[in-house]
Amino acid sequence: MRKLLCNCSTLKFIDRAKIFVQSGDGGNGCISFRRERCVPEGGPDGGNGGSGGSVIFQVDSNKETLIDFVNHVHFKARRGENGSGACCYGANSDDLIIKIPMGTQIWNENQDIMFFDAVEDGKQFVIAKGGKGGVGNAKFATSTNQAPRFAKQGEAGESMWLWLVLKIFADIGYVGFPNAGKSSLLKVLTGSKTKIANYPFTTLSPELGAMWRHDTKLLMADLPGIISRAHENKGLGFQFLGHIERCSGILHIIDVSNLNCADALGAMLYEIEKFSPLLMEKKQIVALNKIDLISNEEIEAQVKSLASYGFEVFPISCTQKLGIQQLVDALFSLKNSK
Ligand SMILES: Nc1nc2c(ncn2[C@@H]2O[C@H](COP(=O)(O)OP(=O)(O)OP(=O)(O)O)[C@@H](O)[C@H]2O)c(=O)[nH]1
Ligand SMILES: [Mg+2]
Repeated sequence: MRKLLCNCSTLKFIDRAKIFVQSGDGGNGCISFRRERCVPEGGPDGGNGGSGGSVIFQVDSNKETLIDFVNHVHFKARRGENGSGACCYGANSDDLIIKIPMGTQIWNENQDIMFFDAVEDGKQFVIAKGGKGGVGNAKFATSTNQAPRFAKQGEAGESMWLWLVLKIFADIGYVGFPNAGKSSLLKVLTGSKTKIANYPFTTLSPELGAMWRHDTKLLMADLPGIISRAHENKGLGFQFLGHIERCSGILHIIDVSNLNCADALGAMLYEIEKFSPLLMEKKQIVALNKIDLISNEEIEAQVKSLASYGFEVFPISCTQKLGIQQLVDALFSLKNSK
């Protein structure tokens, strides 16, 4: 086989994480009086406290999963510094920026309010605002109270538990019945170490893999197999179907050796449409896998049987690495045809 014109990488896909965020308290205002021998009547000189750091989410299209949040759960911005004498203001604390992948939704702990949906690269969202700094006694001096003996405390920061839920933003989502060879294809294309086995539902959560051709990156998601009535939450149901919502294109993978491909494709499209008719508007192509197990005549007949669907069809074999280059070309053109 011709060497694929691309580089590849894969990543363990984590699509949910629960984290705790806390913004910094504001620094306290200071109570202080100028005490110098040369200024016996020195007035109040307590400075203001600095603001606490806010916690801010920032969308980063270079991130692909929520794996960063598996071991790192608590995110706390620092408090502002207290004010001090001689009208010294406390320093403001830096904001804490948390980078999240495109497609991440941020929900409250009960998962009934969505605060933010990360659909625009680079966009920031302040989830917990840092407390304002307190006011020092110097600011409270008036003509009637020239020596105020009070200052304002800094405001408290905010804290909360959040759910991050990632709906992947892959270029291509693999859709197929269990055992069709979806993970085998991801392995061939990206060197993924995903589990491959001859029984259904080997893949239980999405796996991501990326290929590069020159400067173009193609991100692919191997999704758990669907079964009939997936839209009614049978099998891995919604969990998986929700993930193709945000893929730009769909690659249907069908085991050509033991299925009538037209029936199989029809059944998959039925499930997808039942889940959401909008998904049918995505660009779709078909890979007929395991052609090493059948004759050329049978392959031709199966390809012909799919003509009425109007999708491009690619006969391939993951184990024998047949037809892979043509499929890769088609996947890149599908991405470029956006
Ligand atoms: N003969 C042949 N076998 C293949 C080919 N591609 C995959 N297989 C075999 O088919 C079986 C299933 O492959 P997987 O890649 O695990 O299939 P899958 O679609 O990811 O399955 P699930 O994760 O269970 O949905 C494995 O035993 C593979 O070795 C192929 O091109 N030819
Ligand atoms: Mg699999």
